[in-house]
Amino acid sequence: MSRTPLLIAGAFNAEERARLEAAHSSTYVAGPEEMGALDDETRAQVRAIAYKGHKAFGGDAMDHFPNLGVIANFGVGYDAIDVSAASARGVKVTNTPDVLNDDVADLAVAMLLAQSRNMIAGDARARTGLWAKEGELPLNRKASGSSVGIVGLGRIGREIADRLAAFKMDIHYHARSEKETPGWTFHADVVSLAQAVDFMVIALVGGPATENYVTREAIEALGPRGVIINISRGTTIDEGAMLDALENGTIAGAGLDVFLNEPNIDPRFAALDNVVLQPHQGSGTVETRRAMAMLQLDNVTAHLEGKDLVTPVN
Ligand code: 8YV
Repeated sequence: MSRTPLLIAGAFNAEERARLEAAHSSTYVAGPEEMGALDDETRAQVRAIAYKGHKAFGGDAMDHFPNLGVIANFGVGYDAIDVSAASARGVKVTNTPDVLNDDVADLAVAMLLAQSRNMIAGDARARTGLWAKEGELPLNRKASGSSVGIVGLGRIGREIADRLAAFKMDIHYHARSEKETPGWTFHADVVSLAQAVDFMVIALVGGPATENYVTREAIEALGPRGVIINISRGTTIDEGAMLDALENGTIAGAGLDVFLNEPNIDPRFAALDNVVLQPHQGSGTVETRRAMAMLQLDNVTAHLEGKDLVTPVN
C-alpha cells in the first residue's frame, strides 16, 4: 500500500478538498501542468487522481504516474480528460452523472425566462431609478406556450424538456435516435429542428464528436425570433457564427452558461444587450456540488479499496 495514494488536482473549494484529504492520504497540485514537477517517489505512490477543472488532461500527464488506476472527474462532462489515452494505459475514468441534472436544467429554464422576459434590463430599471425616469420596460416576449427544440435528449436534456412541458411549450428534440416521448417531435437533424422552433436549448455532451455540432446553417435557420440556450459546452456550437447572428439580428438572443476559452470569454459577448450570460455555474449550488464531491470520493475510495467503480465511463 502506498503512503500517499491520492493526488488531488484542480480548483477544489476548501470543503471539497478537506473531504478528500480526510478520507485518503494525499498530495495536491493545481492542475495537470504541475504534475511533472512532483518528485519521483510521490508520483510512484499515486494510484488515484481526483480531478476538477476544464484544463486538458492528456496522456503525457498520465505518464507521470506509473501506478495510476483511476482518474475520478468532478463533473458529468469529462471532455477535458483524454479518455482514449487513459484506456490505452489501463486507467479508468469516472464522472459524476445524474446528481446535477436538476440544477443544470433549472439554470437552462432560468436563462430562457430571463432572456425572453428581459430580466437583466428589468433589474437595472428597478435598481437604478430608470423606472421613475423612463417608465415601464418595453414589452417583452411570452415564453409559456411557445416552441422549444432540445439538442441532445440525454439525462439533462430530458429534465429540461420535462420542465418546459410544464410551461405548456411544444417540445421538439434532436437526438441520435427517436425516443419514447409521446407528443414530442423528433428531428433527425439540427437544421430541421431549428426551423421548427423559437427557443433552442443545447444539452449535448462535449468532446470532439460534438464540436461545432450546431452549425452556422442551424443558427441561421432559427430565424429572427430564435433564442439559443447553451448549458453544455462552448465547443458544441459555432461560437463565431452565433456572435455574428446575435450582432446582426439574424436571431433574437441567447442565454449562455458555457463558452470557448472559459473564463476568458470573447469580449464580443459583453457588448450585446440580447444575451444573458452566466459564468459556467449550471451545477453550482451547495447541495449539488456536495453530491458531486461525494460521488467523486466514492469512486476514488472504491478504486483504492479494490471495489467496483460507482460511475465508470471507460
Ligand atoms: C463542472 C460541468 O464540473 O459537470 C460538468 O460537466 O461542466 C460542471 O458541473 C463544474 O463547473 C466543476 O468544474
